[in-house]
Amino acid sequence: MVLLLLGQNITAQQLTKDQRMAWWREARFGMFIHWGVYAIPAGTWDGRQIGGIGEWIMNRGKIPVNDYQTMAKQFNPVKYDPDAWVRMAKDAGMKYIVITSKHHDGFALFETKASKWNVVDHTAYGKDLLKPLAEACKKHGIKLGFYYSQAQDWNNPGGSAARRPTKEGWANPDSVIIDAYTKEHNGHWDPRQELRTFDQYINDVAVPQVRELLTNYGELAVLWWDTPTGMTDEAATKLQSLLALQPQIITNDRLKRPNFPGDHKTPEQRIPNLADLDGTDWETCMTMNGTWGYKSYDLNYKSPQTLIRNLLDIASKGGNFLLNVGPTAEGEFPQQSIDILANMGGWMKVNGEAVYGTKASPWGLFPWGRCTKKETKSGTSLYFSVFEWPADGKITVPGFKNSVISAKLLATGSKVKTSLSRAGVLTISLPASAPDPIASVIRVDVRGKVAEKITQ
Ligand code: FHN
Repeated sequence: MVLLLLGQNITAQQLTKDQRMAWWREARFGMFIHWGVYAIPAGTWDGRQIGGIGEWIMNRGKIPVNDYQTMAKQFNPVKYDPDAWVRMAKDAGMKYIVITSKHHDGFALFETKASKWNVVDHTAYGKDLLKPLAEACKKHGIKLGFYYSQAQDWNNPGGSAARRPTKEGWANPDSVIIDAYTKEHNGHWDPRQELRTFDQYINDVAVPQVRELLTNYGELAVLWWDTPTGMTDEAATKLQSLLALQPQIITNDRLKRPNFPGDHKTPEQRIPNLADLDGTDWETCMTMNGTWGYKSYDLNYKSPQTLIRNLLDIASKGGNFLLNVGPTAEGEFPQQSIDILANMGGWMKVNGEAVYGTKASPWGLFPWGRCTKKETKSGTSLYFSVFEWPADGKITVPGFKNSVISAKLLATGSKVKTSLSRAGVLTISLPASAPDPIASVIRVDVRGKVAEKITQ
């Protein structure tokens, strides 16, 4: 059926939520990319290291609009190689990418008619950054999503600004005056930010830009809203109605809370406890170090062990993992991120089937590791990921009701012995040492379906 909507001809497909979410639930692992002109200062302004996350430098440093925009003119990511970015994501085992098309500083990484504050009109580089990324994603079979800061915008007048005290940025001698000003002005620190109203910003910048994003880059997988500061129902409704341009699209829960819940929840920098889960789809987003946008001196990277185990913990609870990379202003991934991605990819090549298309563990968590489950034509595959290799060479699984067809270690392909007691305790006998010190996966194929929840 062809339907005339918002001035566009679109094919309206009636897709159910399950149909839209099918690829996402299969994917389990994606890459978040926070990229923008904040990668130029990379955490330092006027010789001072500014506190907090890198992409917030303008707000935390209370940088005047004019100074920030002057700095941004230098943006010239000549080393940007979207094909290489997509290949790194794919080789890491990631199935989708979500990139900041516009973060809270309002700078658009794409060509837009709605504001001159964009990469084409404002910078030395002068080319749309999202087009070639969309092409590379298509070429490599990776789904593409856009992050869009729909309410906060510190450069396009009328956008909102979450109020942050100056002490969160640096020891500004004018902090009393500045903090009093931001209190009076809804978080804004520069009069230029308030030359227009929030409604004007929504109508003249956010709505047309989201329409451009949903029109000019082919099929999009995700629209990832962020920080609904100052959002109104009216504005959220306008933005949400644009999603009809991409009937298959998935959105998160950050357009406006609580009455625009989107398709999935977004725990940030944390993995929920089992008790917090209510059956809604969810995705943990997390940084590799302590910042989303590039900060030259944040070298506090998590280990591949932590991140691989995080991925397994998340999959065992039925969620997705969106792991962030913050590229430099030249357009390169930091070397530490490249190494982490390669490491995770090596593990995923051998053990990825314990993650993709799996469902949550029927047993919850084990002290020695995690479990995921996949229903197959002939029964069920259970994936036991062992973090702590047992000293006595045995792991046990209680409440086991299905008969075992086979059991093997994914890392070596070698079979392992299992025995099932009358009381329903499955014992898996393992070789003396772990084939993989990070997580060794034992796949146990059983007959029939396994209950969704088994009490340990
Ligand atoms: O303020 C942003 C932050 O910069 C970053 O983009 C994260 C990613 O989830 N979202 C916001 C904070 O919740």
